Amino acid sequence: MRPSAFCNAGPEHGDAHVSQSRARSALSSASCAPRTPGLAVLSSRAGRLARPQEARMSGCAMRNRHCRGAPLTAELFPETRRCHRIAAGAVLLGGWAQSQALALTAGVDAVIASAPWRHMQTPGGRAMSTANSNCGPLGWQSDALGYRYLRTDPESGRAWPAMPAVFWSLAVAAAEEAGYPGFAPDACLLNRYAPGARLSLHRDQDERDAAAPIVSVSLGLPATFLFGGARREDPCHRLPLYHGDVVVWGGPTRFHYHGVLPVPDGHHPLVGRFRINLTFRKVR
Ligand code: MD3
Ligand code: FE
Repeated sequence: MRPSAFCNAGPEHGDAHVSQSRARSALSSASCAPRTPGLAVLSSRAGRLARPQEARMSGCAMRNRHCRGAPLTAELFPETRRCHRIAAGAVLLGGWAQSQALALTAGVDAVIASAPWRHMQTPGGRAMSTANSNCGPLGWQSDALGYRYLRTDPESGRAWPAMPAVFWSLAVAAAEEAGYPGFAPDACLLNRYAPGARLSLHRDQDERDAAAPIVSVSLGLPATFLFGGARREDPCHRLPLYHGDVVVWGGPTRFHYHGVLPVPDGHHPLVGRFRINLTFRKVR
């Protein structure tokens, strides 16, 4: 809540007007150089690792060494960003969802037809700058009563729409790729960021299953993701996230502080003037 606590981001990012405690945390190992926005990762699944273990151990550890030695590597060779250990237990799968982006946005449209975008209230009574919806058996809700997961959409009184098959299969495959086989998400929260929208530093701690990771899929406009440590005052790392990027957050970083800086204005050919983020969670 305290503006000064917003991740040492400086006064321009100091307005923490959307303070939430969704649930858990991220870590502080050095992040590698970001991909140059102009260079797209083509054939995002071509680099699929043979065994999940490799994503957790050798593959990403190797790339981290790579990046430490030569910060420009990821810019010159964006494919090195494909699998990237960004913190203990957290793996960036750069561009991994790109080949399915059209199907994913169609899935978003189908969900939104049943459960339209809405700006939820924080427990403190302010409207969130992101618009939200949910699909799957459980949906995240914030209002004057606090944060919780509900089986029905309070706007309609009906169950949340089913998770589109492409959502489920992508989330499960990404988790496995990152070293978390058997992920069975029962909630998918949709976040929509118009330019200027942000998510201030928070933890996701409303999910009961602490062993399960959170899988995050970014679509549309790029944004800068912040991930800190177990304490709000721990220093934050910045990670640019682009259309098609998937991040799997698990292990010791699962309950760390994180947030999203205000999304810069822009236009994306598929998503328009928005960033859409899908987060898959195992709540029960
Ligand atoms: C790091 N959403 O919905 S998802 C959220 O981009 C949320 O919309 C952000 O944080 C977004 O709660 C980031 C990635 C994410 C999710 C959970 C985490 C990162 C995390 C838990 C621990 C550390
Ligand atoms: Fe979160």
